[in-house]
Amino acid sequence: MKTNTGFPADFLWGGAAAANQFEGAYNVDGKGLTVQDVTPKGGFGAITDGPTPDNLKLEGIDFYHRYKDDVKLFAEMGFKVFRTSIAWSRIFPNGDETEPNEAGLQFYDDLFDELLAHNIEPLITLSHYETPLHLSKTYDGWVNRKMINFYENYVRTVFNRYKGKVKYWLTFNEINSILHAPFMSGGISTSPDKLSQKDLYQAVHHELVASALATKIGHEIMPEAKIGCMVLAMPTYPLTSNPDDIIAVMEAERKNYFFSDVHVRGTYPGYMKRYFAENNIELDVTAEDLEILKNTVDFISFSYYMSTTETADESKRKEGAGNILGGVQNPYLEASEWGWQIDPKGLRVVLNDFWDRYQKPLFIVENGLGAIDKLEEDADGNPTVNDDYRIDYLSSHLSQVKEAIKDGVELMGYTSWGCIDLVSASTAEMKKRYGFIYVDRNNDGSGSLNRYKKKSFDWYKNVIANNGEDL
Ligand code: BGP
Repeated sequence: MKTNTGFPADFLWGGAAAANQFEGAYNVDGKGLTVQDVTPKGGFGAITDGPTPDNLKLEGIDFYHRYKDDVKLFAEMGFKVFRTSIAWSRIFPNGDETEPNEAGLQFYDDLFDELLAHNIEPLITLSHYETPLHLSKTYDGWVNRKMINFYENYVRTVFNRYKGKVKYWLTFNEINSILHAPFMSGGISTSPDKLSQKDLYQAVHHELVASALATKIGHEIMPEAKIGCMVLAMPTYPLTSNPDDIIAVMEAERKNYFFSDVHVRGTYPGYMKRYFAENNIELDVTAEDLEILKNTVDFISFSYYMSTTETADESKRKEGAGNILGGVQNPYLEASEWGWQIDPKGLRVVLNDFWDRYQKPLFIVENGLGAIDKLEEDADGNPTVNDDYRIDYLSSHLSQVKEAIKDGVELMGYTSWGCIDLVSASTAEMKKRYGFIYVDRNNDGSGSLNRYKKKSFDWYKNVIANNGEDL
């Protein structure tokens, strides 16, 4: 019997970013505002009336104007794939127009041409936390069924425009995060304390239908395309072997599995029907919705930063939060400077769990360490960052990826998050850096925006060159 010994020959190595976190040019060439332009403190922070000077995302790292130089650096590292998103509001500034903005379409044509000229496949997220602000203000975002039509119009436009250039597509970034960050993730302007569970899950339903519709339309327009869902993955461990803790884990995991279950199986799982019934959540679901949901994805993509731990014991729960999305502290794990518990083995667990559950190809589209970097000089006097901590993080995670591949998991690729420093999503700051490329921009907005290679740049270049043999 033949076993897998390492990364497959056609493995897609690369990096990932999102329009709203690095393009800048927030009001250039007809772009409309998005929910990001009014959250200067990040996805969990306060919402402002309009763009404010302290919002670092407005300028980002100016990828919009510097993309050619940046793509050159990606190519130098040997990227086979680059994940980014299309900013919906560059194409439809308000989101509900019928005719697209040509200047916005042209920008992505140019970017995709540039990537392809360097033999880098674009992997495109259709909606990455950047709902047009008008849709949020006027319709309350995805709570409103009309969003399905606006999204359909948008995806049809970009599929028709970029067919032949873009083969890999993701429908919604971290679609399950809407449960935790309804404004950033779902454009829902009703504040979380006033938002009913019914409206929240109605918004979820609309996104699930829109995602399946995009998959259907995408396959019709581009038969060769691979269209995937994208979920925030977080394996959940029990705090103790008490069966009550095991049930608490099962229930916590189902909050996430629900999203991939619908995308892969095309129907609502029984445990969610029960949850809705027991919580008096009566959703508006049409017969047509149920038909559309049957358009299932080609692959499952996910972000992985941390595992979490659950318990049924309320007193233990009070002792302290484990990670950004809840849970309790895992006493066996160290945390990053932002309190995210680092767990390379959790990545092997999550890869195996997804594979065993679905037998669908997987794609890791985000993983990395957000850390404070110090710009220093290398032996030749060139500015650099000696980011051994980042190399350790990525190397230990990729070692576990290799273990999962040896376990038999079918994995299409790996795009490390924020391969070039960008503005963070949760806290909207520059100082939380993930990149192989340092960008000279600070939390106060100062900096030249110059790019410098970190130590991890050469390390990752070598990893790609030897296809993960030497981590
Ligand atoms: C994911 C998002 C990304 C991203 C990353 C790191 O949740 O999809 O947009 O930024 O997390 O988070 P942060 O930027 O808050 O460190």
